[in-house]
Amino acid sequence: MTQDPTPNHLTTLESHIRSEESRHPGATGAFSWILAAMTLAAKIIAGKIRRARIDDVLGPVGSSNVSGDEQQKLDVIANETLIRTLGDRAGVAILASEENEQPIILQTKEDQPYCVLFDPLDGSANLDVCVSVGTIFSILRHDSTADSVEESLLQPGTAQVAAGYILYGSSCVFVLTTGHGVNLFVLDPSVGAFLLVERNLRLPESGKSYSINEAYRLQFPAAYVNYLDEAHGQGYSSRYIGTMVADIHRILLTGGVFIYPPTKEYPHGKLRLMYEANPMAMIVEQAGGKAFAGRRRILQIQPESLHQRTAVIMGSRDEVDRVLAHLDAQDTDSPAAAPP
Ligand code: AHM
Ligand code: MG
Repeated sequence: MTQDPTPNHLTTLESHIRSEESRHPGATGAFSWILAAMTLAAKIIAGKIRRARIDDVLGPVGSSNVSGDEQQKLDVIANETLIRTLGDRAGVAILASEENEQPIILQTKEDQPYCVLFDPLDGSANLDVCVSVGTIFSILRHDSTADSVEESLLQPGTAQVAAGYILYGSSCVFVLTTGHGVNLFVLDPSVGAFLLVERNLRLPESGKSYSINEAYRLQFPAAYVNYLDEAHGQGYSSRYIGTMVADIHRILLTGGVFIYPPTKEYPHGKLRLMYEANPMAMIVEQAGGKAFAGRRRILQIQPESLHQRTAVIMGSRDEVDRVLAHLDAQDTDSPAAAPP
């Protein structure tokens, strides 16, 4: 395990990645370039969000994305920003966005080793009311031997080489894993750099708090209702922001469990496997937590399509186990009752 930095050491995300990369003799630097593009995009998007009401870019565009979600103006702006910053980086073969039906092919040569997948603005329905939103990303190795572009992207979460998110909250934080623990950076707006504030973040093993949209209770499979009844009886608290990144960031720091079960409206769950669940699951596991979809470990799901949805149970190890015990007892994932 790496030692914690002393309070006197100041390291930016870029220099942290370069020093990590210098330990790998064969590294080309491509990875550093991708993360430098992500930090640039994050700073631009953070600025746009701060000025959203002044620049009149709040509200819906009037169209839906491929998943049927209403697109906000800032969804489109954040998406374009990521495509513009990542689009000419050496080493990026393919970009795939939650907001675009088809992936964007930049290069398919063997020397372009990475694919970047992202949800440009998670929780964007919260923008109008000034509540935190985030950007989630996942980096995969490019499989130049795959039969099609989509197939080269359909890799299970265990194949991710890195994952991260940026949370645009009361401060702007960048949480990153490259498969060796989780590091937390905070944007210092006075110098325009993400500074490392916590190395090897560990998720508390338990935490009497759940994060779920309880208004859909009547649509949940019985096991989730039983879990909620148990949690009520044991004095749990409920916290639900409605932005997955923000809800999971809180759990990463203070413990608890985030749940988005199957519902009548979304029988396979609402969240997107490739853009949301996989990267967040990698981060949660790297911090010592657990991430499941029903009884399956999220990272082991073989994706069948780029925009597929999944149910999610992730967070503190003991709390996820508690939900899984109810799933085992019920032996079914089907919704408990028809919606009212
Ligand atoms: P989005 O990517 O279109 O913003 O949708 C995903 C969001 C998650 O951030 C959040 O956890 C969930 O949708 C909230 O859904 P609901 O309003 O059904 O509780
Ligand atoms: Mg999202």
